[in-house]
Amino acid sequence: MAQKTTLKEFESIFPKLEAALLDHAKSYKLPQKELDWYKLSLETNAVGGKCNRGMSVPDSVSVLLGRALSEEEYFQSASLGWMTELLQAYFLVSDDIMDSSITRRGKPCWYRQEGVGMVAINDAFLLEAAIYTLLKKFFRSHPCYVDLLELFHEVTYQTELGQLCDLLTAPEDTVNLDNFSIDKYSFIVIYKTAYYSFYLPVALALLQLNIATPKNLKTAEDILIPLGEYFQIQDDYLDNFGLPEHIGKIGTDIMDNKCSWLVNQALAIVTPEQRKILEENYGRKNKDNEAVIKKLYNDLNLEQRYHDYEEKRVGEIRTMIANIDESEGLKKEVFEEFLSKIYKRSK
Ligand code: DMA
Ligand code: MG
Ligand code: MG
Ligand code: MG
Repeated sequence: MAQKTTLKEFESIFPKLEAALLDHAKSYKLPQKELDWYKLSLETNAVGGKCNRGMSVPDSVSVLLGRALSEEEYFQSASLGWMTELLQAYFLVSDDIMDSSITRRGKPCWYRQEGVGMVAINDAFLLEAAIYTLLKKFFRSHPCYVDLLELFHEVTYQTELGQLCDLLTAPEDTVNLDNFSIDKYSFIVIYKTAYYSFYLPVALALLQLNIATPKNLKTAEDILIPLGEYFQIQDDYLDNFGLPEHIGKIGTDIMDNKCSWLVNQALAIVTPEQRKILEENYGRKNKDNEAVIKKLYNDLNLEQRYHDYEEKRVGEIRTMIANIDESEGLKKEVFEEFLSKIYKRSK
């Protein structure tokens, strides 16, 4: 029987990884003050989230093996899980700067914390570099070492392409609703979120177990990309309709002029008068304009539209999972777990 990891158990691995990272920095005689800064950045940015992405590596490995993990297997999978959390930390620290966000995980964003500011940019680079320090230290002799390296590089690149499109579709000074479209939207969310949040953890689990055959990777991608797309649609929905106390962040999509799922839905159903309201109020850095859009979203019943979408999409995803070919060692249960973790989430 597979065994699910707990956040406590997963977090118990972090100190050993942190020690390896600090040792690596010490090997270059990094002065104490900078060492302390690096430690604080790691602890603030990599730890303290839900760790859904990270924990899904050991969970997937355990499902694939159909049993609880040995200590060594758990350490390996949790380490790969922590590398996905470091990648996430790198993206979030920079995303919050680019999105002018206020809070993250219920606290001020790292770049807004006292004395940090734009040093956060370099801290983001260091968080990314930590992945490769850990990979080298703990996976140098794994038969899939090169595949692991290439996977992290590729997924990072894909995410950056998604962020590029997200940012260029949301210029700060010009609002042009014609720039938004469902195709554009789909590209943005698949690349900025689905690959690193969904495909990466499962691909890592398959690589750890040496069962990352082309067929298994393709099957995983075919199901995890739609799952990740659904997850980002939830994120966009929660940006406006979620409670900051639940999601740990304050929504910025309307003021940031984002090509969000909500604005695309609105555009599909507005009357000419309502479109004018959108044109005059969307993407303005101003609470009053934002309130007008929030009211329009309510008038358009977007909350109900989202719930309808969710039911329909989850039904389709369940069908895709039911049709998965398990002949090369993949298990439907890996994907069922992902789905059950995010279905109807409010945070
Ligand atoms: C998330 O996009 C994508 C990455 C790569 C962090 P987002 O800006 O919607 O995320 P959030 O709502 O968490 O700021
Ligand atoms: Mg953001
Ligand atoms: Mg963003
Ligand atoms: Mg968001």
